[in-house]
Amino acid sequence: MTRVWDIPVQDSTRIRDVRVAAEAACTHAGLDPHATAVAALVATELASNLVKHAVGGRILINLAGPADTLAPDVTGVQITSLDHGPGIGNVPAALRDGHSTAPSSLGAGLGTCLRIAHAFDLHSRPGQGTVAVARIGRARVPGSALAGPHRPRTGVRAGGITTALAHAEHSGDAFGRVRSGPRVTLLLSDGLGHGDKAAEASAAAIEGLGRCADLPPAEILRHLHTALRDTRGAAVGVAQLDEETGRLSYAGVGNIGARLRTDATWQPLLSHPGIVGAHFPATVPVQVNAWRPDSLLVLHSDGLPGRWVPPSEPRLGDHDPAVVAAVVLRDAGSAARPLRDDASVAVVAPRPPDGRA
Ligand SMILES: [Mn+2]
Repeated sequence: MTRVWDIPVQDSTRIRDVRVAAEAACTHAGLDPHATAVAALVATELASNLVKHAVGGRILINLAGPADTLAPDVTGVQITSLDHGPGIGNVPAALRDGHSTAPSSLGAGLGTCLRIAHAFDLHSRPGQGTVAVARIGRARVPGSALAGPHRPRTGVRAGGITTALAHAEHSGDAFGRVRSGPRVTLLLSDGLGHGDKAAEASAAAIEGLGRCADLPPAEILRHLHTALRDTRGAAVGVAQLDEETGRLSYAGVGNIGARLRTDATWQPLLSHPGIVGAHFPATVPVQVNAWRPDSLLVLHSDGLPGRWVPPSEPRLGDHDPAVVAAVVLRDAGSAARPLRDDASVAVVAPRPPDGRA
């Protein structure tokens, strides 16, 4: 089930809570003491920055499991910092090691985060705020980005972010991504309602995906309908990119939002009414679109307001997909429009030509 730690950081008293949460997440992920110390340091730095520079924000910690065959590097914890602060004027300077962004720095500096986390990316725009994502996994091999048997270099990256209503431990939303030959499949599930029963339904969907990722999207949904029969059911969206044909297929049952950017234009991809595991439609329409080098795909649960505005920034897709997801989540909600449900956003983006992670 999707475990979430969501800590509002309005003043320095919450920095310790963030560190404690990061350590708890590492315990859940089975990380060793070294990785746990790295996560604690990164979490402390990001939380300190929220207090020092952003007049508050939020730290969100997610777990990623070994089932994630497309991005094995995220086995571990993902720490996300979101704020609506003034933003960082000079990001490259702020990311330089040893560069302190405030006179009396409590933290280690963003340059340290970049160096010690397995993956780190930051998006900041003056007046809009900053999003930073750090992932910390198992032992790091010097000179390589990550330890592990293999690290597939595919032409596409996927990632996301999950939150739980009212700071609950488990989110009823979950996403998963699986590679099967030339096909990369991203699934986003919103278990009916929220809380543990919803989380169980979504966990069953993620588990089920691992057994049928070689099938096309409508068949995956049909397979999941059987797999979710003993749960309360879920809304599920499935996007599948075939890297050989360059085609993206999408099918959804229930209220999953999907937007595809092609040639700087966003179009919605529609889901069909129904509940996977309970009421399956007689036919599931599949929408097929061309996938281009500047394409960007966003899937989200109905925790996001239906009329959120997709980002207009042309180069946003160069960022880590989890950063893109966090920007979408942050900008869809606000103090005036708080989110009313579990919320999740998952993103597929092409890998930039320079091959950064
Ligand atoms: Mn929902």
